[in-house]
Order: sequence, then C-alpha cells, then structure tokens
Amino acid sequence: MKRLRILIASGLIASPCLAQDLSKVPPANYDESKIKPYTLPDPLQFNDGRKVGSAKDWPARRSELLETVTREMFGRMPKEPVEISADTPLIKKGALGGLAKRKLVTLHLKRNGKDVPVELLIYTPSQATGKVPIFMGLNFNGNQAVTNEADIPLTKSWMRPNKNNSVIQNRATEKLRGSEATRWQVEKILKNGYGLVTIYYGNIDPDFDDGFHNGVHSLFRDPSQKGRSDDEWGSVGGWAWGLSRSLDYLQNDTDIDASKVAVIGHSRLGKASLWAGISDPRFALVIANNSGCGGAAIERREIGETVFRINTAFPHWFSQNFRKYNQNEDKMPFDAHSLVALVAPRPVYIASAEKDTWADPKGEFLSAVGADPVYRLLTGDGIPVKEMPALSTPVMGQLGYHIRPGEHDVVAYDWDQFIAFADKHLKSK
Ligand code: GTR
Repeated sequence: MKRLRILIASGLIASPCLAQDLSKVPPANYDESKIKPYTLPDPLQFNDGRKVGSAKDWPARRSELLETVTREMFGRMPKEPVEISADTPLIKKGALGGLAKRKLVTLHLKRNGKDVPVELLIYTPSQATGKVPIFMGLNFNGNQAVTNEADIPLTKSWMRPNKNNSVIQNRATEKLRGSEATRWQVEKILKNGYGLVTIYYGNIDPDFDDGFHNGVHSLFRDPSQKGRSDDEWGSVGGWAWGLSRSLDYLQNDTDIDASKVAVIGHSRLGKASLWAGISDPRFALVIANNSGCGGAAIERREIGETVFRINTAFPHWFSQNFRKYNQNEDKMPFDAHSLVALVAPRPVYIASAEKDTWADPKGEFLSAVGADPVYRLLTGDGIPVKEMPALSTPVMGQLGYHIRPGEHDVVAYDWDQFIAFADKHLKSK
C-alpha cells in the first residue's frame, strides 16, 4: 500500500483506479465458440410482459427502460439546476489557415459556492453564412491536442499519465499539442460544412476514483459525504451531464444550429456519448466509436472486456448497481441493444475497428441488430443488414455501422462515414 501511495504521489501511476485488484477477473475470452447461449431481453416488451403493440406504446416503454438503465447502469444524474455562465469568448477569425472561425469559451458551472470551469473549443467554417450543424464530443488530451494551433492554452485539469512523458505530475505539457489531431479531422469537418465543439473530458470529471468529490460531482455533494448510493451517477454520467450543460450554452450560440448536434465519442467517451444521447434527446444524432463494454457491445457475449472487468478496473465509471451484473450478465434486464434503442427514433452510428477485439466489434454490430425492431416500428427504417458487413463496407439506415481495418482509434476513414451519415440525417432535415 505504501509503495502504491508513493507511485501515485510521483505520478507514475495515475490514481487508485489503476491499482484495482484485477486478480479475480478471469482472462478475457476471444473465442466466439466459447460464448454461452444467451437471449437478449426484448426492448419491445414491458416489464410486466405486455408487448409494445404500436409506436404509440413506445414512450411508456421507453420511460420504464430508461429508468432501468439509469438505475442499474449509469446511475442517476442530479435533477437540481446549476447556474451556467460564460466568460467573454475569445474569437479568432481565419484560424486554421483561413478555414475556421475559432472560439474559446469558458463556462462556469456553479452551485453551492462551487465553480467547475469547462472550456469549449469551437470551430465553425469561415465561409458559413448561417448557423451550422456540429459534431460535439469530449477529447482525451486537452483542447490543445485537437489541432496544431499554438495559441490554444494547455488544459490545467488533472490528466492521466501516459507512456511518453507528455503528462508530468498529472498535468499536460506542450508535447500534447496536436497529439489528437488525426482523431478529430477538423479540416474535413469544416470543409463539409460542419462545426466542431470539443471539451477536455477531465474538465468535467477527472478520470480517477476520488470518491466523487472532484469535477461536476463536487457541485452536488457535501465534502464530508462518503461513498454513494447504489443508483448514484459515476464518471460516465458526469461526462454525459457535462455535454448536456455545454449544449445548454450552445442553444444561444449564433454560429451553431443547436437542433443539429451530432454527439460523438471514442472508447470510454463513446460510452459517454451514447449515454448523453440517451439522457438528453436534444442530441440529434449519436456516434459511438469503438465504445465496447459499457457502450454499444452486447455484454452477454462476454468477449474481450466484460462487465466484471470494467467495474473492477474503473469502479468510478458506472453506478454501484452495475456491479450486480459482474459475471451475471444474464440477469441484466437490458443489454447494449437497449441502450441503442433508447436513442430511437434519432439516428445512431456505431463504428468498430478490426483489431479492437477488446471492444468486441461483432457485439457492437449486434446491438444495432437488436435495436432494429424499435427503429423499424418508429421510423420504418433501421440497420440495413442482419449479417455483419465486410471490412470497409459501411451500412447506413436510421442505424449505421462500419468496421474498418486497424486499431482502437478514430481515423479519417471513420470521419468520412460519420460525415456521410450526418449528411443523410442532419443536412436533409
Ligand atoms: C480501456 C477500457 C475500455 C476503453 C478504453 C479507452 O482501458 O478497458 O473500456 O474505455 O480504455 O477509453 O481508451
């Protein structure tokens, strides 16, 4: 324990979250033939066994399913309002070689004498004549990592350590500038007529298990409070909630069409974008990239990362109730397809990568298939195929999916598909 504290203090390991005891977690299975037979709960069946007969019944079924997923998985977000104010935006015209208008906006989320600053990096196309649709998502390495622009301030928030010493004592260094540029493809986004709003996720809630006292949790908790109730929110809930509060602010941004916001996230932030899209119907479109366990991948398959593993390695991400399903997925009254269905009728795009077996690409595809009946009922459209498409063969109905070659990441190819999907659903509106 002492050695652990020294390592944490030295920044060599991030926090207690990286020191969870994983010894009881069985090694990951990657063999399809070892998957136990399972039946997915029917999203179109009420808890009392009645079936959803028509689209008219869906809102009632949706609200009980949402209640179940909230209580059992992501945890409840606070209902109490917070005060949101913004510093005067710092505006730069002709950013990115003339392509963009850039705005840096610091929001202040305030409650009970606490103030959580959240910094928005906003790019909109220079040539835009009116409000534009946007992609909006959290980033891993700070706003200064999203492009190579030298004048975006380094984030001051807590950061997980990384391998190449670009984070020192849990704070960003200049080495991180531009480090996520390939993941954001800002030029492509702008040239296709979209804006981008991005926020460092650690602004909203630092990604370690601090007992829920820092980040946005601090706005709602007494510092003396210990632990949390079984259905209370965790960090994924915090990140999604922070996206919603930022969307509150964007309602009045004169450059942005707040009715056309595609919320996007990768990996743990893909879990957050999915939950944001579920919990806040103002998000017009949802993209979950390589979101895996706790995101779009069917948990009952227990391939790659499992519920037990994720709740052990990241005890702060989900509600405590979610731990009931450690090695007990069959008892879940929902699965990842239910999460996708909860976004219906709004479009969802799920993206996988061939080598990202930890996130279970097939399980990610199957959640679109499992949500399809809900989409068909509400919109007459769903996922166009029932079999997993071949590599680099995107399918796009009201639900979309692709798997591309390569690793766990977001690359230009992914953005080509996200933009095509957004063109289909947001531009045509
Ligand atoms: C892994 C985690 C995944 C995914 C990933 C990421 O450690 O097991 O669920 O969230 O991190 O966010 O990069």
